Amino acid sequence: VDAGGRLLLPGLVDCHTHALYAGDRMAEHVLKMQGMSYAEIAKAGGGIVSTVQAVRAASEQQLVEQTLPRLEALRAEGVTTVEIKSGYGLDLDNELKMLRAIRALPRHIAMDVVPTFIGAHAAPKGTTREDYLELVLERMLPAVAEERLADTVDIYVEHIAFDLHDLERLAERAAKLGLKLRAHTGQLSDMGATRRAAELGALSCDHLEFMGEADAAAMAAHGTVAVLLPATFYFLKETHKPPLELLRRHGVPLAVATDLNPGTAPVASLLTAMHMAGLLFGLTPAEVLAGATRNAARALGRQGKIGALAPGHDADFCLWDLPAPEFLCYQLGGLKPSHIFFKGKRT
Ligand code: DI6
Ligand code: FE
Repeated sequence: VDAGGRLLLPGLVDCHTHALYAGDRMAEHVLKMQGMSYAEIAKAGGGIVSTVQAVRAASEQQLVEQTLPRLEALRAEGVTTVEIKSGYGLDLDNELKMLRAIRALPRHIAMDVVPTFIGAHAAPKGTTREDYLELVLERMLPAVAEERLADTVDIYVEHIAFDLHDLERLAERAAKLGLKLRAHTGQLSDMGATRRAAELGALSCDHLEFMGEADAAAMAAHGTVAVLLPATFYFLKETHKPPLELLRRHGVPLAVATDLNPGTAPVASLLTAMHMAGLLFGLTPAEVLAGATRNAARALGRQGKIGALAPGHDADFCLWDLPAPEFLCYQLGGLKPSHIFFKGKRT
């Protein structure tokens, strides 16, 4: 391939999304603009559970159709691998429906799609958290493992969702079934979950606005990736930033992702999240680029396969008409690779 002097970069990796969903949360967004917080909206019956109704009402095929335009937006910006979580079904059949829809997506678009099971995203209406977690552990996890619908499980540890003990029980069960662990920790409060998830071998801890020294030390010791989600920080009008200096000092690998979801990050643009990681969180352009390639691959347990231009890796790469990589963090909007190669083939 004659690149004509263009910049050659690995295909981008969006390692944290909830991109498969139905409906929208526009009404909540209006409340948010008027000053209501995400936790207040969630407690008033909005939030994750309102998307659950829409997802339950949609067929697998409808979920695929509604998700494809969002994936196409990511793909056009040079994303060749996208991770997508379940977590809007919140019962056995609907969580499996989501994961089957996620599995069907690559038949329609030239991208790798990595599924993650996050049954422990919220307790559905009419169930206690305890009863629901039993269902996740006893029914959903074994079904996901048996049908091989995902090889990684995630959990939302937060005062509006699940607690430390739930994380420990999920991790134990997942390990028995040979499933890898990731965790949403420290988004709205520090519940001690980041260090615990790292000790339990989590591939990544994601969000991390609220974390401390012991968390960073545990992440470094266990090779846990810190996945930063600045678009969510922006959409929630948060002010408390992830402690970047702490993460750097301990040598924790940093990744950057969109968190694309209808409630807290309706952002179908990894380049936008990368821009925000630079300007809002203070990552250097080199950190941002590693965060959307090499370290994002690591958060997915796919280092050595994607996220780098090196022998033995998939030939996922893009050509950009830019003078240097840092230009990806400069112009906001309108950047696209001139050529996209997926598994060695131009798409
Ligand atoms: N944290 C988030 O920011 C998203 N999920 C999560 O665990 C929000 C998902 C939603 O509000 O629909
Ligand atoms: Fe998330």
